[in-house]
Amino acid sequence: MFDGLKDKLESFASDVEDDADIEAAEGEDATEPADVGVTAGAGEAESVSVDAGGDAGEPAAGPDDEADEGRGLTERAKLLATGKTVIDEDDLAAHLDELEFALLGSDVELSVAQEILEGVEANLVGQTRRRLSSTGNLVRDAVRESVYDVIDVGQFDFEERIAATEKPVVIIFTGVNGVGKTTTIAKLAHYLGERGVSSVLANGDTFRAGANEQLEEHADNLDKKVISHEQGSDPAAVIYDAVEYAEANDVDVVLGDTAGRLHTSDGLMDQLEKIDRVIDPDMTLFVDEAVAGQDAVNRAREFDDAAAIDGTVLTKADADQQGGAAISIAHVTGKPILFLGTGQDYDDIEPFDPERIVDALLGGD
Ligand SMILES: Nc1nc2c(ncn2[C@@H]2O[C@H](COP(=O)(O)OP(=O)(O)OP(=O)(O)O)[C@@H](O)[C@H]2O)c(=O)[nH]1
Ligand SMILES: [Mg+2]
Repeated sequence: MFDGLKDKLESFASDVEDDADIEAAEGEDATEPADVGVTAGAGEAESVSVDAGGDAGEPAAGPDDEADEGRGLTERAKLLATGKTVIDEDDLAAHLDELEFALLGSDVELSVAQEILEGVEANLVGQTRRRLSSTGNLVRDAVRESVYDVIDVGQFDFEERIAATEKPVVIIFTGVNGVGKTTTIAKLAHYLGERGVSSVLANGDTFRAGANEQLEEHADNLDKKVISHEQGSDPAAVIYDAVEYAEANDVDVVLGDTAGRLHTSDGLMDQLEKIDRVIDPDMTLFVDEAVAGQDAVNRAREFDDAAAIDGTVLTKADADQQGGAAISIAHVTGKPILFLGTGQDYDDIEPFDPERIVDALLGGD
């Protein structure tokens, strides 16, 4: 999961670290140690000095060294992170450019990539409010904190929210065709059941032939009740029936499926608005594929406009190298990612945990 992005973030951190080693060695000969500037709050005075002099595309030899010598201490020490750490502003800028390029190449939304870069820079300058355990490495920690900031948006505890909401809790799933809405509903019915929360499935996909049979098959496998009407009928009426069923039978949660629709299809988006208006669900979850990258981010906006979303489920994370949607979608929509779909089995769903994601991307120990 997200291996491509992980590699890029790792190589940013280690490129900067590698250069830091060179600079640290050079620094030993220097008459004046770089000992002024902003101190980091964490108190881990790791002696890392950062300089990007050896980067591809730039001449690595003589002229650079001369430039370094000519550079005033104040300039070199502008981005000072610990008492012993100098980060050359120009060199950092070059690395940040590379990082931006790498993030965009991983399909991270432009505004989110920029936010991450600003965060990395600010974290390196110092005085960061740390919420994550340290990896013992300044650069890596700066990236981790910054990525954490953009993905930790509006997180809430799904189970607590359900427990605190008047029953039955009605959850509607929206999204384009084939992204995994129906599979996610089946997975969540299973997930909730394992936690002692009962559910009924409502097939609001009255559009696609075979949709009833598909949901019924899942319901059979999971021993759940499914409410459906014939193809072509009003999806809001199906979900309404399921709510009545849940009320009459003390069922905790109604999981309402909807037909896949293109966000560009006005008629079907209007229908979604109607479901939202008539049913007034407790939660609307937007479902999309992690592999869809920026497309998923754009679609999230459109679906949010039609029927305000409370969160996102990103499916097929198991097949996603890029991680762009996972990094961007919460920041762009202002609503959290609640679950990741990680395969085709009923167990293949996991709550989205921002801290675990940054640890997976940039080593947590
Ligand atoms: N690898 C992987 N496949 C998934 C995941 N979630 C769903 N799928 C697969 O994606 C395909 C489509 O899933 P559906 O649940 O039918 O998608 P849908 O959004 O309901 O599709 P429509 O109702 O046609 O709009 C199926 O083959 C699922 O097994 C996931 O997390 N990982
Ligand atoms: Mg479906």
